Amino acid sequence: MSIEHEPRRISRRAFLWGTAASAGAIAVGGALSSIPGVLGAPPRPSARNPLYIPPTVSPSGYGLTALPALVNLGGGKLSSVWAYNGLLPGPTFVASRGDTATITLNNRLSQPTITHWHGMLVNDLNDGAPRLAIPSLATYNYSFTINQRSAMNWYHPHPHMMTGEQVAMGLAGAFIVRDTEEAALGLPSGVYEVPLVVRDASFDKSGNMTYTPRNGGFEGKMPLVNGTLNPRLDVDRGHYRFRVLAGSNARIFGLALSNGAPFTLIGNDGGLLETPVQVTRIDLSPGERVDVVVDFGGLAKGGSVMLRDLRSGWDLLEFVGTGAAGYAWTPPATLSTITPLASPQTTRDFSFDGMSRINGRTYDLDRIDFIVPFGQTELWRFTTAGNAPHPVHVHGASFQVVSRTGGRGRLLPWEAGWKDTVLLEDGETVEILIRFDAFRSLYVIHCHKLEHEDAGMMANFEVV
Ligand SMILES: [Cu+2]
Repeated sequence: MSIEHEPRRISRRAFLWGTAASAGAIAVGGALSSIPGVLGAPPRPSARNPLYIPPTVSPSGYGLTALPALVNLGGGKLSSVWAYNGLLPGPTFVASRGDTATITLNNRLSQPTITHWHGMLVNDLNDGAPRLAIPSLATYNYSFTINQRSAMNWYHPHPHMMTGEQVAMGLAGAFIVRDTEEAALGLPSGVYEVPLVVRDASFDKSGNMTYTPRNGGFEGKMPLVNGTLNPRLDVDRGHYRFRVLAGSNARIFGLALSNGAPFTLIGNDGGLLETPVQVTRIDLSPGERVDVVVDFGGLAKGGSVMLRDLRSGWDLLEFVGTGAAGYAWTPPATLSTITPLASPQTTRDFSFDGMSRINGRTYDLDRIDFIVPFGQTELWRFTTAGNAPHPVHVHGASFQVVSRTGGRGRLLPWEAGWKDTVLLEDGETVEILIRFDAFRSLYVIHCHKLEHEDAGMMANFEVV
């Protein structure tokens, strides 16, 4: 994982206040001291701000503190946000399959929180579901063994009715899982592998992050990539691997490169696809991830390519050529093997209605809405009576999207392989195959438009 050598890093240190000061300062200081050479980095004038790249950390014995913080979002001015360990996005966890994660969450917010590991296969005690929310000043200990494919997952708060505000205020980070299959592909790595947490945000007149809840979904007024306003990334002549997360509350992004060049799509929520696919546009809804390789081999020194959002017309991230030789990667014909789920024994229907209901009911923390047998393949059918888009997210298992009828009427290339979040638009019926074979546990299914989730578009189910 790349480490940024930019002067901005120095001022990036979070300025913390209140009861959070000592704990947060220790955590942030630890992150800074592990970055070599940062104090000697020369200043470089630039119209745009260097893309922030969070430090990578091991999840073994790690303390994660959710707290109010002041961060530099790129222009040098400090903005008040809520952040994990004073960093926005939070530190990037990197672990290998088989590793154990032992993480202590420390809640220094003034309201309850709990951290969910989105995409990680864990049991209910480690899932960070809403019923596990802890009060202000409390801690929660997670301990789980990582037993799943390589993928970029992520972490964010999940307390009932407060998730939207906490995510919008800045609490989110990436969690990368490695395995031997991925390692054998020789993908771009080190500085050539870059996580991109793409979201939108709004600010008050002082530049502090603000959140205005809206039933239809919060949409911020400007884009943030890795918590950086107007970011740029200097790129060598070669291939880069971008691990992209739509970390927005409600906004869907239509990602494309300004020169029309393709992304080589190699993975998504649940890891590698079977084969690489070239696409020029990727639509990504809240919670979804894509793993793409971009070839900057033709980008001359000083040349520029923009990552754009075709839906809003925003420029998200400028790539500026250094002219230096980079890393050349040749996509293999096959990336991975995906065994199709088949022969479902049960079909379940889920209607995502209005802005707060699944199958006519709003969420009840204490009600188990349905029971799922362990180890059996089921077909789940998602429909909506309106108020879509609804990005549907399931905890506890990855699934395979098998069909979309109505609406867009087809599956998109980034919906192949294994998913944990799938976009349901108005007029659509989306069918997935899913099998819970990791844990007999309590999980939730919900809309990942966070204002819909907070309003109750969520259900509990138990795998038995
Ligand atoms: Cu929804």
